[in-house]
Amino acid sequence: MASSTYRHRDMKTALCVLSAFAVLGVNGLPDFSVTDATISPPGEKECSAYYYAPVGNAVASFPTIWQPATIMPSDTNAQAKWESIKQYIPDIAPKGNTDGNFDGVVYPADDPDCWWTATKCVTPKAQGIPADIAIMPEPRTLGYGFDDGPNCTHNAFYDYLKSQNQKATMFFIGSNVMNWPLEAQRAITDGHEVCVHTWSHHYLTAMESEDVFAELYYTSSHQACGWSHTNMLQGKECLQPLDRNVPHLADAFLSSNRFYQPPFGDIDDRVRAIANALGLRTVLWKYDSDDWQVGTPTSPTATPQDIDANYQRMIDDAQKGAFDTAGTIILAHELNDFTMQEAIKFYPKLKAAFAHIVPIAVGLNITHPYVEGNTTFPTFEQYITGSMTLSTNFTIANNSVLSTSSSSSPSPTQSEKKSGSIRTLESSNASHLLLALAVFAAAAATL
Ligand SMILES: *[C@@H]1O[C@H](CO)[C@@H](O)[C@H](O)[C@H]1NC(C)=O
Ligand SMILES: *[C@@H]1O[C@H](CO)[C@@H](O)[C@H](O)[C@H]1NC(C)=O
Ligand SMILES: *[C@@H]1O[C@H](CO)[C@@H](O)[C@H](O)[C@H]1NC(C)=O
Ligand SMILES: *[C@@H]1O[C@H](CO)[C@@H](O)[C@H](O)[C@H]1NC(C)=O
Ligand SMILES: *[C@@H]1O[C@H](CO)[C@@H](O)[C@H](O)[C@H]1NC(C)=O
Ligand SMILES: CC(=O)N[C@H]1CO[C@H](CO)[C@@H](O)[C@@H]1O
Repeated sequence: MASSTYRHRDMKTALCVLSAFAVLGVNGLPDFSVTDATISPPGEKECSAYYYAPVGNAVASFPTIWQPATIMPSDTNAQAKWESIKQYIPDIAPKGNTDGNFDGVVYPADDPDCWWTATKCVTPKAQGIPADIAIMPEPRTLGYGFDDGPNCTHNAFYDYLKSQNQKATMFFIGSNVMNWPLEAQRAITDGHEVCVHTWSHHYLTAMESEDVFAELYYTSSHQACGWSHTNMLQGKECLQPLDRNVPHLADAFLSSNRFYQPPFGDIDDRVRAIANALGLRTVLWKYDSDDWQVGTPTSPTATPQDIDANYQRMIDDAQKGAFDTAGTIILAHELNDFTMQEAIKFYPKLKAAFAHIVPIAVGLNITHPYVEGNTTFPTFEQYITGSMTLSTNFTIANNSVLSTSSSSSPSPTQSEKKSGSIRTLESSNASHLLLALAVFAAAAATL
């Protein structure tokens, strides 16, 4: 077998800077209430850390934020789950290190592992794993995805999406959700699709299989508790990781409606098999805005004009008919104000260039995007004709039922209803205080 030394040429280091905020309490110290989550326009106060009991109470059951995850020693559910699936994971060795240094990795030219980082392979070679999703099957359709949230300054961006009545797919990092749970809730309340972007945002192919499992498992179980569904909204502690009860690789996946996106696109068939066993399907992209590069130490020469050109390249291709038979997926980020402003700036041009801009689940006619709960999405047809509302019913702490709706056709009444729901949730706990979690800011290059 021919071998070549594979060097990762486009290395991006996920540099995580710890900025531990002081832990302050009730008496005379800064008192940021959970209503901070709705402050708009963006500003420093939006990013003041707060304490939210459902997350604060559960923090000990989850891995340390921004550190590569491992199965918690006391977590017998996770251990049992891992024991039940590990026999299905292909015997492929880890590659490089978790910061994406693949120096010295010798990888055969025929790409036996379908390693996307090396070859952009999206069709697994191992048996029983579905192909990655990297396009939208519907013509002239754009799958609209944002990685790395929730970001504390996202309100202006989310307000913009709301004003355009546009839903997107948000691939959230578990560590960010721990820090910004109410911002994560806003994505759900606004009717966006929330998917998994791992716990700590490291290179998955470098990890031991058990740790890849943990990166996905704790993010998914966190999702069950906090992002999509009832527990956090009910103020329940989320101590029980989700038991997805998936006995076999073979049936795990094909019926699953859940997606994850691997940081840096770094997957091979070993990572895919682990995700598959957890009911998660891989989403990649065809067009990379590379918007994250601006202002990062790892790509000091990237300018805003470069990012404009990346967006424009996809728009030009659309205008030339490149998506007339099948649509595409863009990768952009909810990483910082620049990436979000760039998304806002290009939205009208994307609207003009594509017939439809949709969340990934909608583009695939997946109407129940989460494993549990009552969230219902429209089919593609329903979404584009505005004939069905997204709806989810959840019960808040005082047992009243809060119903949020977001129509796919513009309706001021419904937007009011949505923001009303957020206020209700907050005011039910406005006295609630701050800051227990040390807050880490993910500072650099991220994809
Ligand atoms: C969120 O965005 C702000 C503004 O651009 C940025 O300073 C901050 O680092 C981001 N937070 C995270 C966790 O990436
Ligand atoms: C979505 O469902 C419609 C029928 O409701 C069908 O015509 C279309 O091909 C489906 N698209 C995808 C991508 O499954
Ligand atoms: C779904 O909604 C029904 C009522 O509409 C409620 O009884 C049920 O508890 C909800 N389930 C979840 C998981 O929220
Ligand atoms: C949500 O609740 C409303 C009534 O409160 C009901 O009409 C609707 O069908 C429910 N939606 C779901 C998805 O359960
Ligand atoms: C319960 O929450 C609802 C909003 O969902 C609010 O209107 C109502 O006043 C609350 N009831 C109590 C007793 O707090
Ligand atoms: C949902 C939620 O966070 N509920 C909390 C509201 O505040 C009271 C008092 O601080 C807590 O006891 C609840 O757990």
